[in-house]
Amino acid sequence: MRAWLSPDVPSLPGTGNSLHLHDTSSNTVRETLLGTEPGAPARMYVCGITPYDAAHLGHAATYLAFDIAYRVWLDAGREVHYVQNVTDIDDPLLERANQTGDDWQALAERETELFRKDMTALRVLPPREYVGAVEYIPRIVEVVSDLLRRGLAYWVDTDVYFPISAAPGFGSESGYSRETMLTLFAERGGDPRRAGKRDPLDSLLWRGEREGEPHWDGGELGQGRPGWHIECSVIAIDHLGMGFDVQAGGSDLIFPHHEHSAAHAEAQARMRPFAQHYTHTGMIGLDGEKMSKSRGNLVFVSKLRQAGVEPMAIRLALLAGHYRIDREWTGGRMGAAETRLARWRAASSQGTGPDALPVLAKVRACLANDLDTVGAIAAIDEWAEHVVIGDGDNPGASALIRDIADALLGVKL
Ligand code: 5CA
Ligand code: ZN
Repeated sequence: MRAWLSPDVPSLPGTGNSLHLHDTSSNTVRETLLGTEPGAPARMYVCGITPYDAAHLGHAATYLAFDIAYRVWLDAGREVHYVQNVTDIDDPLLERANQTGDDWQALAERETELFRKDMTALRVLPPREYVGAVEYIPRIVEVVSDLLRRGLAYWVDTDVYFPISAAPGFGSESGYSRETMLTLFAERGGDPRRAGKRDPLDSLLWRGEREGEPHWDGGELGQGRPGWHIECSVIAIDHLGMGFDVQAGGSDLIFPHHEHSAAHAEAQARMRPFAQHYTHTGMIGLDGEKMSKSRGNLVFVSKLRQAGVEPMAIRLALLAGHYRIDREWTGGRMGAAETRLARWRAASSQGTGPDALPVLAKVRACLANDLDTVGAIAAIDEWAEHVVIGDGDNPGASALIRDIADALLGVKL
């Protein structure tokens, strides 16, 4: 699939710090790219949208968080190999299309295009490969067939399942108890009660054709469509290789999605780990509930844009909270971000101000420390406050502040 156009990223003086990120499996903040050669690219996979509705602020917050990771790596002199998928065939998409009478393909194409526009407006760096599940079906069929041949998958009627017993590392990504896994599996698209499975937690790799559902030729798998976790597992490994640097998404994907994606890949490759870091964003909520398409409590990026809200203010509003913390969206956040954006713009158009090099050092240190955007924003706030009171007469400061905001926070002043 086509991704979207890349915004320019100005280069900054000196070199940025090495990125440390939280890893869910070890529950620690650890340095990324340890053990990789200095010239090797950082390899990141971020789970993409299921395009049955427009991108809401929760999605945007997740993609913005990993956009900052991308920018920190670039600043540290790394190339970044970034891959993202589009789940353009899955139950929720078909359910929505059935409800509204839309053609499922037209719905997916329309919402994916809107997502591209939102990401472009928010100045999010695009993935190098943007891969749809549908276009990837032939490769997924090969992998599922291979798993079956090697006894790493089994049939239940016309469906194929993955036995968690085939993955020695199963459970280590989330660290959840079996009880928690069973609860989350039932809530998040799993089928713990399906008769004929060896273990309630075994997950679907291939779903045989059902009447009225789209299906593809799976060769020895018969007609059907792929399961969700194998989609990301195969797309990630094909493009990035086993042991890639960061597997990312929202915390709602910790289990079952990322646990099973890792299990599929590790069983197939007979090798661990799938990824060096599993990094997850907190959930953006509204009115005390996770913002989610199924709950309908959504604030859409596109609606805000249509209402004339500046994308850079949306960006600042979301980056004003730490990515790992579940947080509520309240109307006040947008107003505060608009005020901050105006203050930064006014201060950085004075043509002078306090030396900006210490600000650069501070922003770099904050962001490299598990993407502390709150601290980074505070450093620029402080500089802007000094300009207001007439401190400093450094002629290059304004331009450097604009470059810092742009290159590291993606905020064009
Ligand atoms: N297509 C799958 C991933 S393969 C999927 O989860 N799609 S999604 O459209 O539901 O979500 C897209 C991304 O946004 C995922 O990384 C998800 O974890 C994240 N996300 C969803 N809701 C929220 C929320 N309320 N706050 C923060 N991130 C969210
Ligand atoms: Zn995924």
